[in-house]
Amino acid sequence: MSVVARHGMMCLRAWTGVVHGSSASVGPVFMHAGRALASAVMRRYAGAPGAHARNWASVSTSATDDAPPPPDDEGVVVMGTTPCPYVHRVEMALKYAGVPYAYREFDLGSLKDRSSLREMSPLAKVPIITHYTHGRRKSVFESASIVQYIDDVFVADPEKRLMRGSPYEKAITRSWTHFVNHRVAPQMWNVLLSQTDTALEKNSTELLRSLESLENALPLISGGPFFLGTRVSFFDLMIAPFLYRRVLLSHFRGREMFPPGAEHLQALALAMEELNIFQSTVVDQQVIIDAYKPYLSGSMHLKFGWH
Ligand SMILES: N[C@@H](CCC(=O)N[C@@H](CS)C(=O)NCC(=O)O)C(=O)O
Repeated sequence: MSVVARHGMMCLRAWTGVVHGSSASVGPVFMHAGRALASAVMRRYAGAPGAHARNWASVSTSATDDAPPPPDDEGVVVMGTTPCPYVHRVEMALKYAGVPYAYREFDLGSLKDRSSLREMSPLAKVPIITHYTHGRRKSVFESASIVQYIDDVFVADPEKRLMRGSPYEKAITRSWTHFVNHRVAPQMWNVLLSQTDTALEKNSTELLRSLESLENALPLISGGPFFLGTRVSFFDLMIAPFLYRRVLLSHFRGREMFPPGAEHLQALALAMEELNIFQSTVVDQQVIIDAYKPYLSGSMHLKFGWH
């Protein structure tokens, strides 16, 4: 069943109130998302060849938009925005774990949407997931923490977990994740927001240096193409959405993301882009370009990463 047809009988919800470990008897506060959401969801897929609808099956369906779910409702809902690389991380993790989920598009320019995000996360940023289980609902924010949660809860076999390997491999996975979150991602954003040629030069150089560090480290960690070798793991999900968004640098700033000769980074990007978990969650590059236009023209403001 298509998203469009299915939506007609679905009850898509934005929950207000983070009730960690609450019992179902507390009773959820319910706010229905309405038709605007249906079109947002459809828009999300409109320009995304290769992308397919998320599996909505585990989220409760209802004949009306107003009915709260039964207390024993099981499922995962992702709150996101279409172009967000952090949301992309989370959706890939859910696909990897084989977890069906519903998706709710948030409008970061809407005060109403902002305030419902704030009730689930003090940062009021996407992604957030809400996991409904055994009559309880648990909201988790911060993409790396969410991916870790999905891995811990839904991937039973330790050998298949995204976060796997020796203590050393796990430690460097966390170190390089920190590096992407605190260096690569903000530096990429700085390049995009550069207002002068001097700033563009400085910001591009900083980004290139960071990516060179990563490029040099990769062959010391494994033989590739993924971070830990021939199988995708946690760090690959952390970096791939940013490598894919390299189109923003070339389109808006005429810059290349990959340092010259960065064959390991390119191999990692390519290997990720060939995976089903990537292809089934990716948004078309033109959609991403269009979505970022208002932010880069200054008509909208976006807090990105750790700002
Ligand atoms: N550290 C966060 C970063 C998430 C983030 O920056 N999300 C952006 C959208 S891509 C956001 O929600 N910004 C809210 C705002 O503009 O205030 C994570 O890893 O989840």
